[in-house]
Amino acid sequence: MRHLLITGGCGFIGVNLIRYLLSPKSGFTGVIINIDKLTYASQPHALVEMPTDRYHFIQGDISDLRLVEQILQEYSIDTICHLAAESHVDRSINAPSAFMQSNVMGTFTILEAIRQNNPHIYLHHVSTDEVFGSLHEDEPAFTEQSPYHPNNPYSASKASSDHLVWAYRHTYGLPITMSHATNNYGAYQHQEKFIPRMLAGLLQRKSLPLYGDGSHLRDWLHVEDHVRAIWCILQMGKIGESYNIGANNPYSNKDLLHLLCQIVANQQTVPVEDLYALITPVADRLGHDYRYAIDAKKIEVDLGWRAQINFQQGITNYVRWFIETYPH
Ligand code: NAD
Ligand code: TDX
Repeated sequence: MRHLLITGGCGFIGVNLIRYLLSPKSGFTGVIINIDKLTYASQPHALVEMPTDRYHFIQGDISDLRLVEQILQEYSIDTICHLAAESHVDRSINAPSAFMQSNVMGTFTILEAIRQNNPHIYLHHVSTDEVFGSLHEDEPAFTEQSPYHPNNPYSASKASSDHLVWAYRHTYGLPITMSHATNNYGAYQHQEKFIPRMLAGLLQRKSLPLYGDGSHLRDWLHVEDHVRAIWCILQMGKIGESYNIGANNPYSNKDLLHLLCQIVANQQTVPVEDLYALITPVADRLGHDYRYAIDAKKIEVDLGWRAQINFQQGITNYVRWFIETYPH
C-alpha cells in the first residue's frame, strides 16, 4: 500500500485517520491523497501541519467521474479508503437530496472509476451501524450477519452504498472490504452532532435540546479507536469481508448528557445543578431509532483489534480538549 486515496479526508473521521496514518505510531510509510468537497462539515484546519511530501489535498466531488479517474491515474492509486458522505441524520430528514447525491451516486462513481480504470485497486468502504436499523432494549447487538433495515434517509443512503459495493464485489470481483462502526466521539467532530452540540451549549450556558424522553441508546466509540480499526482492516482485512467496530459503551442520551454536565461542572468548578437546569426536552426526531449496538467479536478475534480507550477517560479528555479549543 503505497498510494492511498482517502475520500472525505477533511471530515471528522478523515482528519483523525490522516493524522494517525502520518504519525510514527501507525507504521504507514506511503503517500496519502485526500479528495474532499469541503462541505460545511469539513475540518481542513486539522490537517495544516501534514508533511507535504506525503500528503496531497484535492478539493473536489467524488461524484465527478473524470476527476476521480484522473486522480487514480496521476497518483497510481493502489488503495482507496472511502469515507466521504453526508453524515447527519437530522439534515437527511430535512433535506435528503444531498445524501442521495454524495452517498449513493458518489459511491457509485468511485466504484465505476475503479472498474473502468484499474479493477485491482483495493477499496475499503466505511459504513455505519445505522444500516441495520433499530434494536429493542433486550435484543442482541448487530453482527456482520444482521439484516439491513435502514430507517431514515441517511441510513438508507448508506445502506444503498453498501449494496452497490457488494454488487461490484459479486459481479466484477473487485477487491473490497467494508466496516460498520458505532457512534464516534472525539476531536474535530462537527458541532451539529450530539456530544459537541451539548458541550457548546454547556459552555455558552444555553439550552441543551434533548430529543423526546432522552431514553434512546447509542454505543460510543472513540474516533482514535475507530481509525486504528480501519488501519488494521486496510493491512489485514480479508477481501470480501465486513467488520463491525464498536467498544461496547452503551449510554442513553439522557445519562450521557448528565455525565457531560458533571464533567464540565468539575472542569469549570460550577454547581452541576446549574448545568442540569439547561437540559430542555424538545420534540423527538422523526422516525428516531431507539438503540444501536455493535458486536465487535469478529474484528477482535480475526484481526486482533480491540478498543483501547476507556469511555470515562476518553470523554473526560475530549471535554478538556473541547474547552481548550473552543470556540472553533
Ligand atoms: P463528516 O460529515 O464529519 O465528514 C464527511 C466529509 O466528507 C466532509 O469533509 C465532507 O466535505 C466530505 N464530503 C461529503 N460529500 C462529499 C463529496 N460528494 N465529495 C467529496 N467529499 C465529500 O463525517 P464523518 O463523521 O467523518 O463520517 C465519515 C464516514 O464515516 C461517513 O461515511 C459516515 O457515514 C461514516 N460513519 C460515521 C460515524 C460517526 O459517528 N461519525 C459512525 C459510523 C460511520
Ligand atoms: O441535539 C440533539 N439532541 C439529541 O437528543 C442531537 C443532535 C441529537 N440528539 C440525539 C439523537 C440520537 O439519539 O442524540 C443521539 C445522537 O445523535 P447524533 O449525534 O445526531 O448521531 P446519530 O443520529 O446516532 O448518528 C451518528 O452515528 C452514526 C452519526 O451522526 C452518523 O454519521 C453515524 O453513521
